[in-house]
Amino acid sequence: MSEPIKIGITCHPSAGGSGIMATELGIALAERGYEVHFVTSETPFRLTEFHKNIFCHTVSVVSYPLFRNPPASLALASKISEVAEEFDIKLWHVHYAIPNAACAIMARDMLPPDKKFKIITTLHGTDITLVGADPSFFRITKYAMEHSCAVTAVSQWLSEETEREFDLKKPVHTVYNFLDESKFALHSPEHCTLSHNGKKIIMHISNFRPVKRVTDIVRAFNKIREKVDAKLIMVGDGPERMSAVGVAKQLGITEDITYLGTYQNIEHILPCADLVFQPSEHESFGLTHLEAMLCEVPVLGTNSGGVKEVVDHGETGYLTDVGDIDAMAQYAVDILSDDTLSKQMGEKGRKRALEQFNKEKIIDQYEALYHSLM
Ligand code: GMT
Repeated sequence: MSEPIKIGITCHPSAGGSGIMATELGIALAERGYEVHFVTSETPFRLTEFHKNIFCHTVSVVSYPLFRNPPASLALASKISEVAEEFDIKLWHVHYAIPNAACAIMARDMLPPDKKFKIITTLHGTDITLVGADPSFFRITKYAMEHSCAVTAVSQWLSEETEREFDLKKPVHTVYNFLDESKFALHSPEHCTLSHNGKKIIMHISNFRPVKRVTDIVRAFNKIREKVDAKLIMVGDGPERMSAVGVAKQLGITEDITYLGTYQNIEHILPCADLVFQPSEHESFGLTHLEAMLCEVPVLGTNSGGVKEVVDHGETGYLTDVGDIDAMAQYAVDILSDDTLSKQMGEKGRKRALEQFNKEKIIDQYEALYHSLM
């Protein structure tokens, strides 16, 4: 019997799209027989089930009075190098350029020639648009991409944006995100566990960072509820949550908004939604949009970044300009007050998700890339 292919994966383990994607990929590769080694600062958020092919190595960072901020990236680089050598791993797939790609390069440089591994860096969005483009990180982000063996991005928009912004000498391959469709149940209102007294449910899911523009949701919701009996469910937590709370208070609509906090098994509550509302400033892909589509829930998003490649405007949901609250409210009312339209959009959404972002097809693309490097 041939030896399993070993692969190392490093990602941010917190509740963000890049960590979720890296975890989904790791699980899918393990199911295909790969031996997958995660090296992360803690166990990834959605890595909840045991799999015999998955190993999880967490990094511990020593604190010392001299360090104002313990150098966690150095500890991560050290750990990647140590695990690669111990398990003889020849392929490392890092998600999010900063600091993960730079750490993998350092780790590879520390290894003797016969132990060095190939690095694939997958860009997820803010690592390029916000963090990487910041002057403090620009050079290291460019260096990390140029010293990776291959670079992928999760949408065509992000690939082009990266090549342009960083004037890269190598191509950025587009490999779309995918999800495990079997996890995401079909829309079944009778099984909805959120009590809503017959009101329509508008749901938002994010980490409440400024880029998510959560106060736009509250403002649009204020207009929507003039026309539709609806409730707003906010899932997740982050720095902008209190701004949303403040705006809702000013508008006097607090009682119709519920904040659920961070929720791991999003597939349990997403099917209860009648509309998923993500008015982001930009979104390189929009994993939540895809989750909603798989649950046959229409999506309301913005036409900025890579979302246009995920949501088909007028077919699987609607896209507006960023900050156009009137248009958002109107589209939401259109969907929520027309059950036939809503059902059609939901069904088309799942169909599109299964065809365009098919898990097996996308894993095949990653596998082809791995083989081309080996
Ligand atoms: O934006 C987030 O909530 C997290 C962030 C991340 O890197 O973890 O998400 C980015 O990666 C996701 C997975 O590829 C994409 O679906 C998101 O669109 C992208 N976020 C942004 O571009 C703002």
